[in-house]
Amino acid sequence: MRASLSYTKVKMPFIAPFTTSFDTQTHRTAMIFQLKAEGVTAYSECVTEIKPYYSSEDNDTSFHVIKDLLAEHVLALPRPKDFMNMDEISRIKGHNMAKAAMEMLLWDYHAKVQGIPLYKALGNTKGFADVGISIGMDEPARMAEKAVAAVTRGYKRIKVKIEKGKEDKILSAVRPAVPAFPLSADANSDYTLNDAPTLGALDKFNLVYLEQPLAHDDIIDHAELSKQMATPICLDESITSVDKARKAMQTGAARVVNIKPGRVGGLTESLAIAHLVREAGGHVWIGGMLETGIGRAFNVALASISDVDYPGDTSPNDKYFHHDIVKNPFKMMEGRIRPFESPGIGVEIDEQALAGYRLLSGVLAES
Ligand code: OSB
Ligand code: MG
Repeated sequence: MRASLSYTKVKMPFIAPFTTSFDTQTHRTAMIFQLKAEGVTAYSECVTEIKPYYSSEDNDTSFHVIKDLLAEHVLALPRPKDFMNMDEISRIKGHNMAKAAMEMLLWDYHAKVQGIPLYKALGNTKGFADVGISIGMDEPARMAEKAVAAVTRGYKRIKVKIEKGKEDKILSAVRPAVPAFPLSADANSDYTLNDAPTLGALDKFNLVYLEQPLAHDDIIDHAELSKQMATPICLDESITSVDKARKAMQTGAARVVNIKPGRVGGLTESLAIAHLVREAGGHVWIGGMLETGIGRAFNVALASISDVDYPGDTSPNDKYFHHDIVKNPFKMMEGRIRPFESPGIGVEIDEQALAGYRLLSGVLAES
């Protein structure tokens, strides 16, 4: 046997529930992938969740695509870019999170074969990631307390989740608690263009940007909204490829892009989007999907590339989990996190923790 691809599905309780406009999540139910070949063991995490509320993918759709369509091609150990360009892969429409889980597994694999850390394999690097925090919805006064605590801890940007009807109460509580500090709001597509007056009224809170106010797949209405308000628009859900990023920049739909490698189909596409947005005069930061220490390590490596100029959502592991599945959680110092120096993503798996959280596991392909 030369190569094997296996998975472990885990269910991990969050330290605190996380509420967005689309759901309250109390656990991370994640699929972790392991590729073993040539004496190297690589890992990745699929960022899908149980329900398709953030985007159209979920754990079952991504598992189907990985098991039935992608797994056998991963065993050939192609370079990540070559993998995505394979005819059998590129003809699959959508399913970016499933593709990204395999593409990123191959990034970790090839970096480990070369003996270099992932963040160096990605190209020009700052050597660190600037870190912001994403604060879920709660009582507005509690959100304000959390914002103050985050500033004290050294975070460089505060983002608060909002939803239709709660935006003014939340920001009226949080903004005075952190005056003049970089603050943003994320609506996770809860509004329509009919709400332009409500959204325009948010200009008074002096946000660094408003994240994804309109539909998850929209560009055009965001371009119209951008004309009607002073606050810059940041797109998250809508940017699923470098082509969507180009359209967003061309139409003026966004001045800022939140890149999540899972959402765009991997790290190769993430690098291309970061470059395009900066060339077009926009700003880039790296988001998160409440990942375990494995997915988080990819995000931190990506957030350290030179094209990323805004603080992202890559909090240290202890914001999410009392006990993560890695033995080396990230530490934040003065609002910065450094990617690991050991080969690939550089995390050491806590096998006991992984087994403790395990729901299912199995082999997907072997040669
Ligand atoms: O929209 O950025 C988002 C979490 C789950 C799904 C979508 C989003 C988020 C977050 C938290 O904002 C980011 C994180 O801390 O990982
Ligand atoms: Mg978002």
